[in-house]
Amino acid sequence: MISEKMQNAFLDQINKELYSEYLYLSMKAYFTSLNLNGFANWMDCQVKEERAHAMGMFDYVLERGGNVELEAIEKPDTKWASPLAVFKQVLSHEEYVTSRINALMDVADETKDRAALIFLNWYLKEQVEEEATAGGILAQLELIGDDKHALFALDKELAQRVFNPPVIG
Ligand code: OFO
Repeated sequence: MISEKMQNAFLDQINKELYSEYLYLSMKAYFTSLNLNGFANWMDCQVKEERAHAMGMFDYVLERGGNVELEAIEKPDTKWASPLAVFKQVLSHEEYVTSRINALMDVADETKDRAALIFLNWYLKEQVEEEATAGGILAQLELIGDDKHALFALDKELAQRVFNPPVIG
């Protein structure tokens, strides 16, 4: 049985993961409005990943005998100055999520919940990948600057991304 403290920490993070889903959905709409459909596809995959992250925790809390109560999801931004501005936000958001997963692991430590620690290892490794991917695209956008041809080339590359449902845990 999961402790109430650990359960509530997971519930808070489920809300953050659902917010991540919402934020990337809003970014997908932004890229679609610019006709950058490859970027929009990349965001669509990200949306599905975030839902999977939320559902992994949702199922885990229930499996451990906890209760899931969902809270309202914060409204995400809807406008950005440029694709570069979007990816600056993606990277800083993912860094924030990493800090949240670390905080969740602190609660698991405090409550001596070793099962939760093992479960959260997957999320921590995932964050290394999330930050590296977002940082990589951000670095490319910084190099691209105002070069529209290079931007469309990157858009074509991002159109290739395919969502593979993650196996969590
Ligand atoms: Fe983007 O990793 Fe979950 O939030």
